[in-house]
Amino acid sequence: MMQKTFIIIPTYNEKDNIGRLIEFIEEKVFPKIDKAKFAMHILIVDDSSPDGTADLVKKLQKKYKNLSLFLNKKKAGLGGAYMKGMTYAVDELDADLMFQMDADFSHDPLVIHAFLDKIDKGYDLVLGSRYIKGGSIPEDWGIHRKFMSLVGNLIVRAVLWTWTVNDWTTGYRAIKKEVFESLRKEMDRKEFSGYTWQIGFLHKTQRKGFKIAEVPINFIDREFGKSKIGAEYIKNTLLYIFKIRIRELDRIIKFAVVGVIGFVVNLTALEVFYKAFGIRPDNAAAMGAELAIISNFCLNNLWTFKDRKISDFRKLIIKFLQFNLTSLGAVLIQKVGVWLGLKFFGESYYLLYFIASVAVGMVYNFVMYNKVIWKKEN
Ligand SMILES: Nc1nc2c(ncn2[C@@H]2O[C@H](COP(=O)(O)OP(=O)(O)OP(=O)(O)O)[C@@H](O)[C@H]2O)c(=O)[nH]1
Ligand SMILES: [Mg+2]
Repeated sequence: MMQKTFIIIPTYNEKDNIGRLIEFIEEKVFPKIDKAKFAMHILIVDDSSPDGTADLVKKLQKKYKNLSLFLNKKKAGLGGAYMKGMTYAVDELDADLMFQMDADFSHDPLVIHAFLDKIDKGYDLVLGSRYIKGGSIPEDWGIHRKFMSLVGNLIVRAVLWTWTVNDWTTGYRAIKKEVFESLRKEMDRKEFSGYTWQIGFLHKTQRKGFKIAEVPINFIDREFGKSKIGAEYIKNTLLYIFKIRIRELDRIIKFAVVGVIGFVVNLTALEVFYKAFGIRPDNAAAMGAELAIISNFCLNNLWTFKDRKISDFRKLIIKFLQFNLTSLGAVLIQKVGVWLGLKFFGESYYLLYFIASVAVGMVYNFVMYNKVIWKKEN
């Protein structure tokens, strides 16, 4: 099936680049692309650049019928421009596939065919990567800038803890319409209006399970015009990646809090039943444990997993019984762990075996809650 494809290029004061870039793509790149597979177009998204970038594009529109221009009245930022441009391309121009490309010749248009090959193979998002074999950052970048670029990428990957994608900040990409449509609502926010668009978009694409590929690119430094990237970029990026990471860790934090509450409930109940009611300690302990289980079940249901809350009465009973079994499993893990420690390493480190087996029990619990008790329905 033929895919209507738009190379989307945001511009802000790119008069010295955009004309040559459009001509290069139209004359040197498009003619070599298989017309049966891809119908190629260019869409310029200009924020009413004071240097008259849009006038130049309008002039070229007379020569190239597949050249479109989306004019923003106000400066929208890089992400804002892409949001507007992609919305326009999909809703008004019937785009099936979109490219993100800089106007300053940093992204070699001759690589477009490599992106299309990957799309042909069924990938949903293709990244032009500087950090894979065959890719590169400019030789003449100073050591400081090289370091920032490399380490910056490494920090993003470490904080998000993802190692499948190598270039997180690249602005040279091919994106299937389906990807954009599934993200457009979440991406239409002020926080993505700048350069955080790139990381945000990629992160969401990855989390939704779309197929991502990388092709090597040699990033070329701009010769003409001024760079728009500022120092606030680093700050915004760091803020963003830590924020989403904490949001993702949210469930683990709640799980831990509920666990601590359960522990306190268990201990308090034991004391009260034993000291105030004179119940035998082993029975008091069992009753305390059951109270902790009830507390854990309710708090996890109402708070930790509130997005998957069980409310149907019959289901609640079944899940509660399952939860008791699961908890029994954790107790068993603890007992066996300590027993193994004592058997093989002697008594002097008993506290260590206890802590280690509690930790294993917690991981087990968290997995069981996620995969069994509060299993995602779909
Ligand atoms: N429409 C629009 N385009 C923008 C805006 N900010 C940046 N751009 C465009 O986005 C692309 C990338 O911007 P650059 O300034 O080259 O940023 P960069 O490539 O990260 O930085 P350099 O390596 O210094 O060039 C260029 O085509 C810019 O014209 C904006 O606010 N609105
Ligand atoms: Mg640039």
